Amino acid sequence: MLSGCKMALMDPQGPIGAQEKDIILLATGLMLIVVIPVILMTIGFAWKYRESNRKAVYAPDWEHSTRIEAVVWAIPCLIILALATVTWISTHQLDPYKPLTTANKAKPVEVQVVSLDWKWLFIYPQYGVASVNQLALPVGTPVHFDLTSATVMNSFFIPQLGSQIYTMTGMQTQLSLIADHPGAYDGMSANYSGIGFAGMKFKALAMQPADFDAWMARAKTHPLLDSASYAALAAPSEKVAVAYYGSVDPHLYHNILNKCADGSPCTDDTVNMAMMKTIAPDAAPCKNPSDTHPSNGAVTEKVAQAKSDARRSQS
Ligand SMILES: [Cu+2]
Repeated sequence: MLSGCKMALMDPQGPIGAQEKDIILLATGLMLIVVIPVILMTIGFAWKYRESNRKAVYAPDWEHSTRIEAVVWAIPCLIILALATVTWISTHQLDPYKPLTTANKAKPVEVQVVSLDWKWLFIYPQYGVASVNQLALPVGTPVHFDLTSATVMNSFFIPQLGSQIYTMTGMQTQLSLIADHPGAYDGMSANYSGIGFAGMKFKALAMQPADFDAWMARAKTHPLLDSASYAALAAPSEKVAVAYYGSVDPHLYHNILNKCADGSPCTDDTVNMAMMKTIAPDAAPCKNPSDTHPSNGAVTEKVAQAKSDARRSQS
């Protein structure tokens, strides 16, 4: 009956997933130390003290046994102690923010992940490309993710690689993973996020380095992801097909994180402005916080205008 089920968590394809599998099995085993005897004793006692068994001791006034108390308290306490120790050690070992290193000290591939309604956007800042609903990873190389959401909370999860982590609007989380074997692994949101949630899936393609480079080269041939095409992408849509972007505005992820990808003032700038007002109340205020932002088109135009004015006055 269960042959159709793929036990993704029991079939890890990377070191993080493998360690998490060991913890699941160890924790289950430790808990079964209580569960199995309790089930057997329930059946055994019900049978032994059945009404028709005249040989069993009948003790209607019995109320205390130090031996039983010692067993039923000591064993669970020891198991909780063991589980707590395992949890403490593994939580620190598998801290998603902890950078991963490989024997060959490979430089991590950086991926900026944005959960949208209802698709995943992956930006590769080192390569200047982006993809939708398809994540390319080189085998044996650590991948470092910075994650945020442009919409409600989602949870980024590739079960066979391990460690799910939340994406939240206006906030950034981090995760490091390694894939050990080439393959196409299912990725999903593990946190319900609305009507298109069921189709919010992607494939994590773990590839040999040569195939990864070929993937990047092919992505390069696709159109640009700028604020206009991002606005089109960010509009809610369901079961979105895989798409590639050959070039990405380097500020896009920062702007999504700071909620200014639509041209409104960036959160970090607004906060900095507010702080400046407290520190230096007499300083001249900026008219529009977003004017100071490097990715803001208006300021680039103003700088270009000022430069050409200066050139004209020189000649
Ligand atoms: Cu900024």
